[in-house]
Amino acid sequence: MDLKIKEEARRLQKELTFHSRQYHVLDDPLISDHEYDMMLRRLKEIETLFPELSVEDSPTKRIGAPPLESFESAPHTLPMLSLDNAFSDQDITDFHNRILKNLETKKVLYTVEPKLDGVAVELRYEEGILVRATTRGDGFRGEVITDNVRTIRSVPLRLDRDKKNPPALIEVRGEVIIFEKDFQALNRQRLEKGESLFANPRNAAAGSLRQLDSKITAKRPLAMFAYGLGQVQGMDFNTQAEFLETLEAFGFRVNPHIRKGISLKEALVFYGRLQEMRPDLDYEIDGMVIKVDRIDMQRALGEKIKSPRWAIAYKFPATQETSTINDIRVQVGRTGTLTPVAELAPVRVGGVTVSRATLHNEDEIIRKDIRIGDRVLVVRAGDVIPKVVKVIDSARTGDEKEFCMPRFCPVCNSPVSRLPDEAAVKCINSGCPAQLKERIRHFVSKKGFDVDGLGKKLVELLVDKDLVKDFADLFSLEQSTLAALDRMGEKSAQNLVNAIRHAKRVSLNRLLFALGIDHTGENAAMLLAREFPGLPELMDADQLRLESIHGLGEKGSTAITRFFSIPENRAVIQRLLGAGVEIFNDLYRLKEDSREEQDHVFSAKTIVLTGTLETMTRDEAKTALRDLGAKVTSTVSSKTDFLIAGAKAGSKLAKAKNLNITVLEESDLIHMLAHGKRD
Ligand code: JCF
Repeated sequence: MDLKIKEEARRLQKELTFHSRQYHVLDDPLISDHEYDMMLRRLKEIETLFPELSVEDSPTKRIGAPPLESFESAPHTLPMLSLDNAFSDQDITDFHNRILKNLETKKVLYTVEPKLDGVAVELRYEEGILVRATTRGDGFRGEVITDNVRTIRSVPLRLDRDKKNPPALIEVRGEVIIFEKDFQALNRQRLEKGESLFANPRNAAAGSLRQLDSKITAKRPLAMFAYGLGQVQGMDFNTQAEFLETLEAFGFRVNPHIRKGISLKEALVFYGRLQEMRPDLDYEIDGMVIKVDRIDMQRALGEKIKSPRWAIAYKFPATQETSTINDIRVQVGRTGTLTPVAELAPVRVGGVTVSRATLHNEDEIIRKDIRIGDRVLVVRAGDVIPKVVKVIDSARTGDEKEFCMPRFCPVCNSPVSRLPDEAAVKCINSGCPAQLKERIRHFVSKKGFDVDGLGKKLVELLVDKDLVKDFADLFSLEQSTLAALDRMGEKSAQNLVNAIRHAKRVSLNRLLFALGIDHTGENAAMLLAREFPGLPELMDADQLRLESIHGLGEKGSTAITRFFSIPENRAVIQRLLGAGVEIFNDLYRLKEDSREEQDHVFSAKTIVLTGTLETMTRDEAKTALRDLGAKVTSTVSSKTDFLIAGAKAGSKLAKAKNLNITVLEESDLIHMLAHGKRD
């Protein structure tokens, strides 16, 4: 091949990358769209003629790749956490005080940013090259969407090395969004083509990222702001601010409204500023993220199961609107609870059209004196179900009608019952089709088996036609049966069969969530999966063992033992396994791995705690030590490696000194928990 051609290709790749970044990252185009297109066309020609010049990170690679059959899933090397929410200055002050206490310091600075309402993703760069992109998923595993993410113009395919050398490995997290103006244009286009409209930019972004055909994604106006760090090797940061500056140097788009290294007071002032700016921003935000700026402090604070202790989201107040209650309907939930739901005259609240709102239960309706025909105040906070806050009394005409809870299930007509000290009215017929439908919907929902394309209507149809009588029936549905259903084509039937087959491999925590055990939501399911290697061990665990799990609570442990003591429930599980459901548990392994790999002074050590700790409870200290692979025991012996002595330590301290065992004070403990790597 002509050396000149090779040089030309290299030059075009470099220039196009540069100009694409000027346009999509820096919002500062230096050449016209036409000039850009001409260069891109020339590069495509060359790469078609000489495919060996078509490198992985060539700008031509942003047009999409051949379609996939389905997305693969992959574990996150470090869990992708979400954020706790704060709703008031007081919540933020409490957060701040917890941090000061935890770190035993008087001063902490923060870096704050607008909280983007998009789709979180993680990008993995090895030697500076984008090798994998994943969705957040459940925080522990996500779907691999590399081809789709490569089409996003503000995502660098290769980290820019002009200002800084990329590390051997870095995982960058951020939010994929669609700008308001692009969203409007996209929907206009869809309207013209007679396609369904997206409800909001976030749905459009999520839908675009979930395309199996990345050529479709390539046509969607996606953008990404980078803000977070996953795993990194060969690079270190002192502060969040420094990390964000590095991201900019690497060519990422970083939000321009970030404030770095400010005090709590300044952060609270900025929250007000952001609220004022919100209507003028070209993208949707729903609050402000506050992060401890110093990375060593972040590490010392650590994380809880689903969120870090060093960051919090200060949400904007819920938006309110008024509407009219046209009717009150009663829904029957998964556990048989009858929930009254207000049918509202459609109204836009915080960018979303709301036409129903939950009224919770009978007592709530009486307390708020809600009647059919009332003019009411409706709120919607983020992704929570809209609520009726209160009746606008001055709008009463006298024609409003009182509502009465039915005494028979609106679906199966069995009598309902209300337990003495509960607010819920329940249909007690466990065979009620409404309950079965809701149980199935819960089973296949995003946090459960996550079966794509099995929506509400279809579940109803499957139950009504007796095709699905329990969870296991889902796995024996055949393409021909599905294709014969109303509004189901051959193709969508096949897609559904594929999606169900794909869902058969499931993590223990998702399975536990899917079963719909009382008091066992996502969080409890994760706690259980961290404790038990597999389902058999959990099924045979006794009440005491369950109660000892930190964070599970008594209600949770009781519900779980009760659930597994019922023969029908055990039978359902047998049928699921018989249908080919395969359970894995990477949470348990995750914990085991971290035990083995830890190179911490406390790993594999035997430790005794004594006396009173001031900055944490004994349980918290135990958990922290066990997470590092330590064995925490109660008696001091020659096998004890460390004694941690809090205030008023007594005989154990004396014994430890006698045996020449290393004694640590609480401040040593905190320091070593945070920094205790053996270097
Ligand atoms: O903008 C966001 N939606 C956002 C989410 C920004 C952040 O800095 C985040 C986040 C979720 C978790 N940081 C964490 C740790």
